[in-house]
Amino acid sequence: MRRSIRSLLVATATAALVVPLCGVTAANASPPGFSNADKDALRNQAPADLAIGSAVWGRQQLMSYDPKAPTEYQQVLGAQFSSLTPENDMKWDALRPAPDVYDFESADALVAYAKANHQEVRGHTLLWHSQNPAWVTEASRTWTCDEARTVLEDHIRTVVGHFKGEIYEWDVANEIFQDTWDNGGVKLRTEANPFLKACADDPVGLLADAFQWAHEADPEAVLFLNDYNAEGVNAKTDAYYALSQELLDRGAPLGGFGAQAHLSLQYGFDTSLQENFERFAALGLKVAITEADVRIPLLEGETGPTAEQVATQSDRYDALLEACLNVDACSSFTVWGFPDANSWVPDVFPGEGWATPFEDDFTPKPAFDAMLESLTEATPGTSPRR
Ligand code: 9MR
Repeated sequence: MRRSIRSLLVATATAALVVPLCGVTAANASPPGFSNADKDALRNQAPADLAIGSAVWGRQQLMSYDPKAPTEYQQVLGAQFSSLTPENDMKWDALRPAPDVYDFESADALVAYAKANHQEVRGHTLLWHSQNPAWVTEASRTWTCDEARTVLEDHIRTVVGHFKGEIYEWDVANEIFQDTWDNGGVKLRTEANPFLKACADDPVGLLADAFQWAHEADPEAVLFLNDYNAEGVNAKTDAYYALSQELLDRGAPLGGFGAQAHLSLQYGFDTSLQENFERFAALGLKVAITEADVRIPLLEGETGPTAEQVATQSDRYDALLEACLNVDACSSFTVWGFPDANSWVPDVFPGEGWATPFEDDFTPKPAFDAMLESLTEATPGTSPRR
């Protein structure tokens, strides 16, 4: 049990608890960045059975890594995080430029960096409707289910096999359900996802096999479903819950459920996150926060967020982390990159930004401080993942 102490305190004066700004000091600046003596590092304060991760785009950040002279970014990445998720390097468009060509260059660079910095790697992702290469989109127009299965099986066995023993959790299926506002409502993406489309007669059968192929290629990896708008108990997570039961009934080696947690201050916070995690945990699954960021709608005429927005952002990050800390089955908590300059948010949500826990000069934000404090106060945890 590693219950967050803060979540048990009623109306504690948070100001009194806030530790001084911490993080990148001369002491932890020495290469390769990681020092297990650094008390101001998220990874060092986390319970033994909880990985603290960040997304990183290996092609942009890790192709030239010299452990003796890491960039400032590489240094912070190594110092703060015990887990890395390839932001783009293990997606189909990165790994499969052509049907018979696999390109592992940047994904391998990421795994090598992780090893050098004593980090684990979360694989992302094997089956998704987005970032597929043009040849998949083209070929899928005429795919039979058997043809789609052959392509997917080859990809999963080759990719998972290539990284066998290097990846502790894989997002096998990403964003496979539509949203409530999509045409047809919450249902499997049998139109947008080319593989599910080709096998629309039995999409769950395809999913069960996808998990089975991944399991056979790396029996140690925990295999996840992963999605956005999947934090609280809602129509989408109800669908995931039913699907999880069905996959488990069919004997599929499903091992985890991931809530991405791309939040915006435009919306409220769904406090049923912990309850949602608990119901998936009761099925015997791991749960995880896989892509956390909290974007801020920047007010007109302002160059940055207001003090109130900064405080709310800090509370939201911390609430995500505390729900994870409060559920023993929560195995990893990952932020979707840093600093703000590397974030996907401004490109996709014009007018919103400041979404990550670090400013562009790597100054930790109050959100970082709140998470460090929650990790420090959490009970240590008794069951290391491995
Ligand atoms: O952060 C990723 C960005 O660099 C890519 O351009 C984008 C393309 O779809 O994907 C982003 O990552 C997504 C992740 O793989 C799945 N969940 C949503 C993430 C943000 O869009």
